[in-house]
Amino acid sequence: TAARTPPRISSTGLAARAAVVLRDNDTGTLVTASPRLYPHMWSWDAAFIAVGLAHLDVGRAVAELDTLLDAQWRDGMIPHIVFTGATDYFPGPDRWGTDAAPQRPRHVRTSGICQPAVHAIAVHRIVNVARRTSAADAELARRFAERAWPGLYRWHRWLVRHRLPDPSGLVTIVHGWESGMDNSPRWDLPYAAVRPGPDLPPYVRLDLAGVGHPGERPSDDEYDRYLWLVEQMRRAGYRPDEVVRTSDFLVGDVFGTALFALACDVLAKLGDDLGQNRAEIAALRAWSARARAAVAASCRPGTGLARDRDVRADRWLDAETLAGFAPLLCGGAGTRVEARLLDLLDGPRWAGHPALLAAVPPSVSPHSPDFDARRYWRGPQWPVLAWLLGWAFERRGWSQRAAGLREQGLRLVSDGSFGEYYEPFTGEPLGSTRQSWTAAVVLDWLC
Ligand code: 9YW
Repeated sequence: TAARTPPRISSTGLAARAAVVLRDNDTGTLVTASPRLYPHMWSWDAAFIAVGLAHLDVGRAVAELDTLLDAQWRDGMIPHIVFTGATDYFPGPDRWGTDAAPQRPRHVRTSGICQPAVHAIAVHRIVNVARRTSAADAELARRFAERAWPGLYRWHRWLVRHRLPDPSGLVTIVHGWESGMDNSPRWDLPYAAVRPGPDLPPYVRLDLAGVGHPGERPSDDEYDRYLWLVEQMRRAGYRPDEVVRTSDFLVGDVFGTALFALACDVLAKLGDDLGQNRAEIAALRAWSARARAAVAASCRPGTGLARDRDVRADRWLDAETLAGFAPLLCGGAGTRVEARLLDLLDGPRWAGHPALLAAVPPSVSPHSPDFDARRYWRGPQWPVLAWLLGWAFERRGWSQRAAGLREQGLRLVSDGSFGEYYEPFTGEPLGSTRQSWTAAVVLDWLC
C-alpha cells in the first residue's frame, strides 16, 4: 500500500465525523467499542469514550460511566466487558460463565476479569471539560464525581487487595486481556508456559470476520491460550485469590501499574475537592507512591525501559514495547533515567523512526525482532495510546510534548476512518474502523 498524504479532512469535518461515530455506536445506555468487531462495552474503552462524549453532551458522558459502574462487581472489581444482548462476539457471557460467581452484579452479564484502572482519569477530564462548557454542566459533572467516588475507591482497593501478590509491587494480571494489549510481545514468554489442556471446550472464533485479514489479529494458538485461562478462572469460580493462585498466567503489568499510580493520584485529588473520607484519600496516596516506586524499580539498567515481571517464572520480561516508557507517565524514576527514556522515545527506535508517517510511538519498536507492522499490539500505532501519553505528559508539565503528540495523533487519524490501529509506515487503518475510542480521543484533541 502506498503511503497516504495527510491531512485529507478539515478539523471541523473530522470532529463532526467523530461525533457521528459515537452516535452511531450508541445503544442508548452505552457506546459499543466498535460497530461490528466489539458489540459490547469494554471497561477502559468506556473511560476514553466518556471523555469524548463530554465534548458533545456532559450528561451522556456521565451516563456512560454510570452504566459501567452499575456493572461493578460487589467485591469492587470493574469487569472488562459489560455485555449487551449481541451474540456475534466470542467469548460471550455463556463461555465466561460468571453467572455462578456470587459477587457478580445481578442485573447485567459481564466477563470475569478487569482492564487498566483509567476511570478516575476520565472522571477528572470530564470534570475539567464540563467546567469550560457551562455552570450547569460543571454542576452535573461534580455531582457525578461525588457519587462515582466511593465506587472508584472500592475498585482501586480491590486491585490492592487481590492483585499485589508479588514483592515487586507491580499490579498483577491473570490474562493478557487485562492489560488491554492482548497479544503484545510483552506476554510471549508467560503465554509460552500456558499449555491448554485436552479438556479445553471447543469454540469458534468470531473476531476474524470483523477485520480485513487474519494477520491483523492474534493467532489461533494465542486464542487457545486465552480461552484456556478463561477456563481456569471459571473453574476457580472467579474467586479473586483462587484465580491468582491457580492461573497459569500471572504477570506484573508495568504499564497498568503506572496508570494505577496516576489514577490513584487523580482520585485522591478529586476526593480532596469533594470532601471525601480522609483515611481513604490517604490510602490512595500511599497506593500511588507504592505503585510509582514499583514502576521505577523495574527499570532496566542501560536503556531505563521499564519491565513487566513474570511472577510464575520469577523473571523480568524484556520485550521492547511502548510499555517500557511507563515511568514517563507516572514519574518516580529520577531525572537521569527519564532523560534517557525521553531521548529513546524521540529517537530512531521509536517516534523518531524516519519511515513513520506520523511521529507517534508504535506499540513495538520497528527495530525489535518482535515487530509486525500490521498485527494488533505487535507494531501498529494506537491513537488511544498517543492520547494517554499526551494526557500524562501535560500533567507532568511537558506541554510541548503533549502538543506534539496531539498534532501527530491527528495526522495519524486524518483519513477520517477512525481505525482501531494503524500501519505505521503507510498509515493504513487496521482492525475495526469507526472504533469508538479513536473517535473519542479525536474529539478531545480537537475540541
Ligand atoms: C478483543 C475493545 C478492546 C480493547 C482492548 C483490545 C481489544 C478485545 O478491543 O480487545 O476481543 O480482542 O485489545 O484493549 O479494550 O476496543
